[in-house]
Amino acid sequence: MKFGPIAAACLSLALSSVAFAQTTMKISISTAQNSHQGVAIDTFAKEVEKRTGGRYKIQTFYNGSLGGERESIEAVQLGTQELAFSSTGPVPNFVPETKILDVPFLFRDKAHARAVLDGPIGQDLLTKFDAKGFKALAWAENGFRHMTNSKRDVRTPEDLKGLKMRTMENPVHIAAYKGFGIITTPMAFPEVFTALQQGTVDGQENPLPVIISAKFDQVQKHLSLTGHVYSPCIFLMNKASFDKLSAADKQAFLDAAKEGTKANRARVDEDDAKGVADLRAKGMTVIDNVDKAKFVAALAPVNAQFEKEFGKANLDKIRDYK
Ligand code: EAX
Repeated sequence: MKFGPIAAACLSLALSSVAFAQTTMKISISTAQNSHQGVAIDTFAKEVEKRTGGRYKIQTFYNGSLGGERESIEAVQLGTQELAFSSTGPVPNFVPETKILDVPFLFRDKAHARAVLDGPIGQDLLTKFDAKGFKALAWAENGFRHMTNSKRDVRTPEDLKGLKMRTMENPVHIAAYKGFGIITTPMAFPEVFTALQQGTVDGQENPLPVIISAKFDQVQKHLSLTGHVYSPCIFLMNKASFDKLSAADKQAFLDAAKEGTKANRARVDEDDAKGVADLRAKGMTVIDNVDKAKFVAALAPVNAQFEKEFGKANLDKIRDYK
């Protein structure tokens, strides 16, 4: 029997689509592509493709185009979206064990935070996602958060009293910022620029890489380098999608996330190094000598509450981690 040209074309198409069967998955972030988070997911996507011989293609979505962080985590949990890269902002609402990482003044510096996340404490926390329908592939980074506002220079917690500030939808942050005297307004990230622009809130707090990539300098005059809390990020995958992968592909996804984290942290370092000069050049007033001791002291009552909730021994284990 002889195949006609159309049948032959169909056959070869069928064969080639078997040989190159490609599964497409989605990953999203709430910041711009040109950011430490964009670098994270772009690197992840490239590495997954490379490490699976192109059998998996990762489609990347930026600027909250698939929704804010809480919505994208919900979508990953449901499986309508395979992957998301998020700050820990809304994460405690899904996996309460991660709350401890959002405690203010817990980490000395980025090296300390990275060591904890990459060490047994952080790796154990990643396993807590399994029971909630996620595979947590790796910790990554948003950076140390600093405060901006449109009203005044902030040097001490007294300067914060009565300022209306957008916070993440994170119970630990909200409790702590109330302790600073801030009027807290939880809001998803994609709404923040407009809220600042329209004066719905006076300020917000985020790491330099977020402030720069979101162009908050266009709507905020005052930046204070409070570094009041470390903000982790995380690569999350739908658990069932991960479980379906072969052992080798699982490893490929895990390794790709590690590469994403490496690129992400390098970009945070870069943005931290040049961020203040950049933002000053764009017209922001930057207070780089805030009275840190007063900020720490203002949180003493809230900290007592955190020690009760999380256990002083658990907090000390993180604080003293070398
Ligand atoms: O993940 O919501 C926030 O302020 C986050 O830091 C931001 O979306 C980057």
